[in-house]
Amino acid sequence: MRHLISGVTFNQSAMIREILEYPDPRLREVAKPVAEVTPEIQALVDDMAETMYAAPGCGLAATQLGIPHRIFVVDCAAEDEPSQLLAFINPEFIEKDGVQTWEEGCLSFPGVTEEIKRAERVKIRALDRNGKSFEIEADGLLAVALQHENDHLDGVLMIDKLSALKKRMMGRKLAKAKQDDARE
Ligand code: K1U
Ligand code: ZN
Repeated sequence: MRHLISGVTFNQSAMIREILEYPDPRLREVAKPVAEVTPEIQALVDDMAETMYAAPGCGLAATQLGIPHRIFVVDCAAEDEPSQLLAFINPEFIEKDGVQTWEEGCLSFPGVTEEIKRAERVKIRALDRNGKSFEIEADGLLAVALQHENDHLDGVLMIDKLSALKKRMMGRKLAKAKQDDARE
């Protein structure tokens, strides 16, 4: 599959990698900043995009592949829109305001969704796949995805945002989703 990041055509030999599932301890690692955007980092970004599209999801953090680098990819375009793939290397939020609640999924918690409260609007700075600094402002689903992915880089998972009761319910939903999956 071919996608575009900042006008650069993706590597066609990108690989689909395995996505770690909760409670894998590697999901709790705090990722380290990328020192330099090398061809190896670009190949990892390409693999992450390929893995995200294959899942399918609208975001994926390197932590979910067991790679503790501060990198994530997102594409929140609707199915009938052209893809809007963005790669974020060493992302930092510069602004956050407002509150919104979204029914979130997570590729590391297959089969479950939960309502999570997050900032409504964000401004984020990062390096792109070419190592060039950029800033974007986002609201709605993209703002949620950016916050969800950045949490992965800090080892924070959506289950951490729930009350004790909802955590227990999520544990049961996960067990049931796993059972249903094994039966299929
Ligand atoms: O990080 C992840 O686990 C991926 C996750 C990120 C996310 C984006 C936006 C809101 C909440 C969480 C997802 O991609 S959940 C959405 C999803 O599974 C999906 C999206 C589009 C098509 C098919 C599935
Ligand atoms: Zn997730």
